[in-house]
Amino acid sequence: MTGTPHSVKAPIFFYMKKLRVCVIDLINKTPSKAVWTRIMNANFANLMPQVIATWCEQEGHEVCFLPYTGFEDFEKEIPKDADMVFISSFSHTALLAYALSNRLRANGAITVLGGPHARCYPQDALKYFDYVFGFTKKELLRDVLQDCSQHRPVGQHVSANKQPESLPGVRERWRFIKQTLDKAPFIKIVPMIGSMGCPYTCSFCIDSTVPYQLLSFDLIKEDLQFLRTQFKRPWVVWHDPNFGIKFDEYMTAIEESIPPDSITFIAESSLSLLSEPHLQRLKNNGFWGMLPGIESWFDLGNKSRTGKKEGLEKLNRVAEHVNMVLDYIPYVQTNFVLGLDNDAGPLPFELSKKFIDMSPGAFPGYSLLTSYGQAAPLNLEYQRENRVLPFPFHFLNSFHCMNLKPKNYSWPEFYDHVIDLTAYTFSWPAIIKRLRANRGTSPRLVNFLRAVSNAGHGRLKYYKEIRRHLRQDSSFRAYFDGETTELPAFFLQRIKNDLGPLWEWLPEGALFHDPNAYLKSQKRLKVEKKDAA
Ligand code: B12
Ligand code: SF4
Repeated sequence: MTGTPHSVKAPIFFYMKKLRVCVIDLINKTPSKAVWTRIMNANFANLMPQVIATWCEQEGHEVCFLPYTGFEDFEKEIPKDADMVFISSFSHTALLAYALSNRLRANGAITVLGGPHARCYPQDALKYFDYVFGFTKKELLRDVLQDCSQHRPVGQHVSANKQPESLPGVRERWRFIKQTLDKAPFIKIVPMIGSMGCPYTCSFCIDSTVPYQLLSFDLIKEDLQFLRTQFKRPWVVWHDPNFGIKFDEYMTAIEESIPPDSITFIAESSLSLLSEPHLQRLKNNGFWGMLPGIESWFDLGNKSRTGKKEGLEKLNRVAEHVNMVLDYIPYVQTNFVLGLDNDAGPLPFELSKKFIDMSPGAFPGYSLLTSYGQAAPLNLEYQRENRVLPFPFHFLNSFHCMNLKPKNYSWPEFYDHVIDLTAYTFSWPAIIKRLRANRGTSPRLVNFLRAVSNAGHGRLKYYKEIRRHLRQDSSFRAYFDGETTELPAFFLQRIKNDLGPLWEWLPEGALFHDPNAYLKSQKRLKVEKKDAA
């Protein structure tokens, strides 16, 4: 059910009850002691849990806020007496969220799930939470806070029909931002947002069906000024899915509110928006990091301003463009998706290696093609073709597994290529070349730390382990080929280790989900519509 919650009506005094609310932001899925995690995880926090906490406080409730970065002890920190607990989760933190929900329900709490996992896999999440949020507005939240009742065994799906028109700004969220950033020892990056959705329609993307909308630039201006009273030189990361669509409006808002180059900004933007005049203006305004998506040498040319150009032709154009970006922006991460259907043979990987040579200053972020439930229209096609594998959510982060059978590669062959490319990208000669090509201490330090941690050498080690199992263990290979659904011990053990004591609380059945739930829900909807007509 989508919309306002309908449960048994409670007496009027219930509506006035001040609730003890806890909001948990799952930034990590496992305890960790890694240096990179320690320095950076708090900077990867989601801004919506801060919004939810702010809204709950504004509704008069008592709020505790818990950003989980991997260093906290849940045993000590989880609330024992909360009436309602909101958990914000990605899919790769979903099993942790499910176990926590089970544990908190045993303490008497009503549990709520929101965030990317709730948007991508609502059907599954409803089995383990009283409420599961899609698009979230303050009015909907108010209804749920008032309702605050058990919905079991199947929770209630609550979703607005579109993204909210406004969100609390930095000043309003400050208590929760500060609590999160107090966990970051050096760089403290504040999450901000000025737009939602996207006017483009890349069929693999969660935003392809979400209309582009701007938030209040007056609020942004106020927030930027406020931040300058809190830090000598603030850092801000824009969570807009595609920053800079309304480029002039954005830059004018920044220029009108703060002195040039007085805040360090990071943003995710299509290469097509990064023309030289735009780059000049970004530089003047203190933009330090840009994360353009290149995705593939054989697909999605509109994102990288290469139109119908493919292969080597696209590579030459993109490398030249990225080098120009690096002339203005010190830190550039270029995002690629590995295993797309248009890729075949060694060529896509060889071109990426060539890109490393041609644009040595950029940090390449590789994602394994992953179909996140009902995130994108393209996923319906994958599900129709029965190509989606039921890897537990714990591994769905575009790195720990690829949940689609590659169209043009066998698994061992695919991992051979991935390993070769990763080894090349994070080889010592490439790392040294990258450091030489970068300007300034901070891009060098960040690139070095990332290369020797999980984003580089850690991945290489993990991929090699997967390849070894694929070659040596026939049941492991059978799982990847979709011939069995019996989860290989390798994955089971990882989940157990990562969840630690919370493994005991993982609800029965949570390791498995229906990979075709989206397709089935669409079919059901069609039948319902037909019946109604
Ligand atoms: C900004 C961003 C990031 C930032 C910030 C991450 C963060 N903690 O939010 C950075 C760069 C760090 C990042 C990293 C990653 N990301 Co990211 N990211 C995004 C992006 C582009 C925007 C998210 C956003 O803030 N939107 C603005 C908010 C206002 O809108 P919204 O997210 O739709 O939220 C609405 C509802 O869902 C709801 N809601 C959201 N949260 C909550 C919480 C509660 C409690 C409630 C009640 C409601 C609620 O309210 C909002 C208003 O309607 C999305 C794509 C997208 N457009 O969603 C991908 C996306 C969320 N990322 C994704 C992935 C895979 C990752 C990584 C795993 C990639 C990787 N391999 O490293 C990491 C994981 C980081 C982590 N902490 O675990 C996937 C998630 C898929 C999934 N099901 O898990 C997405 C959807 C992109 C995709 N591939 O489709 N990401
Ligand atoms: S991939 Fe980027 S450009 Fe394409 S729809 Fe998504 S946010 Fe927009």
